[in-house]
Amino acid sequence: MADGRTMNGVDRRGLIAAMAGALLPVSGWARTRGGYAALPFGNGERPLVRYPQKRALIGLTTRPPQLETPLALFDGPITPNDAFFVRYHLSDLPLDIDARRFRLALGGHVERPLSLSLAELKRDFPVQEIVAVNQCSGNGRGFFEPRVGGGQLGNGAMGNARWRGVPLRALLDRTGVRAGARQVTFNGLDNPQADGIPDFVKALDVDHARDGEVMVAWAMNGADLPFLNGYPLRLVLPGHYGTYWIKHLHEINVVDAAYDGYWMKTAYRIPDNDCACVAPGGKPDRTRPIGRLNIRSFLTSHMSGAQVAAGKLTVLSGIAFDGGSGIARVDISTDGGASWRQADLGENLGRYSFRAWRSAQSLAPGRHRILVRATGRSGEVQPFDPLWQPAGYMRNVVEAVEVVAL
Ligand SMILES: Nc1nc2c(c(=O)[nH]1)N[C@H]1C(S)=C(S)[C@@H](COP(=O)(O)O)O[C@H]1N2
Ligand SMILES: [Mo]
Repeated sequence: MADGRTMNGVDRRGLIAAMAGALLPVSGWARTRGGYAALPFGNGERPLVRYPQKRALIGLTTRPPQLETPLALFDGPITPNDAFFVRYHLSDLPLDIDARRFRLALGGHVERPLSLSLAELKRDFPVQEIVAVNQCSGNGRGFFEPRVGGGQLGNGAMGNARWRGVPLRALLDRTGVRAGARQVTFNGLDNPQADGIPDFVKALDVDHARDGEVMVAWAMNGADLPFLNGYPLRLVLPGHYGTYWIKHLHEINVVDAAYDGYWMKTAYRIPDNDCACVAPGGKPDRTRPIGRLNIRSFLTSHMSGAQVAAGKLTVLSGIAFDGGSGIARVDISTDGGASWRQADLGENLGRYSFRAWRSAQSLAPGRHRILVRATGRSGEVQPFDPLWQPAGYMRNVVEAVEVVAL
């Protein structure tokens, strides 16, 4: 908006203040959620902070803004927009987007370059909806042992939403991809805050970009995208790590060579082997760009240290997801893995979605080490030994939560 007051209902001044670090740690909210004003993680405690359009979330960095969702908020399969995590690499955010003037450009190795307004995008193409998990590659990095560099994330850099938009394939068909095209690149309106930091541009192979599932989305859970989740448009890649889900998307470029920008060639790469791992502390010989999500599950109803009533039914619940085969089963152990019971699965919102699970169990007095393990329709299961790699991506070990029954 030219007057700068609001875009998509966001308080722009509040956003500028938040960007400058004028964040008030929040305490009132925490009391209603089990009394943690700051959340313990592998690497210490972190404050709860408030940003425009967001409830109190776990603050990781201010410039660029990075927020994690407290695990207790994953109490159903859909993550509310105001609870959805935030990750940026660049600090110069587009704080003055005018929805009426905004254009999405498609060009490069194409027959007919396009420049689309938001209204045209919403009106002139087929619309589709997919429920899909957006998870940061480094979700859980703070738990890597030995430690690795990078943001020491807990497990809250993930979320699941119903995305509404246009299949990228429809846009590419309209612009006409020319013979010899290899990749498609995506750029958002955010910029590096200093020289030497490369712009955040990602690329997909043409076949992937045209798979009919990758989409340019403008809505999330029935509302415009929150500013911090990419208003007015973002790329959505069901089953793939968040790094490709470009926010504030405004440029799509078809190229006839493999794109070799920093964020493809150097960053967001994993060991080029079946486990995407190396021996702890080691270095991979060869790497490839990160791709699909591996399978994960979480207990979200209870945090470590929680007390439950002994001898009565305790409802354990949480979520599970994989890279798109869909969750086949979730198994729960309340005795550190000695015995297992299959959990009940909640509604199926599609194979890219979180699948809620629950298991009502009576716990004997004493300490209980609760483990959750998901199996995908593909047969993929979570490992008991954590995989390790130098960038700290793709954690998916069976997680443990200790509760006490009294
Ligand atoms: N424009 C832009 N898009 C971006 C990024 C970014 O830094 N800039 N980060 C990516 C990464 S690494 C992740 S994990 C997701 C996070 O999405 P969210 O902030 O909506 O949760 O956004 C992706 N899209
Ligand atoms: Mo990420």
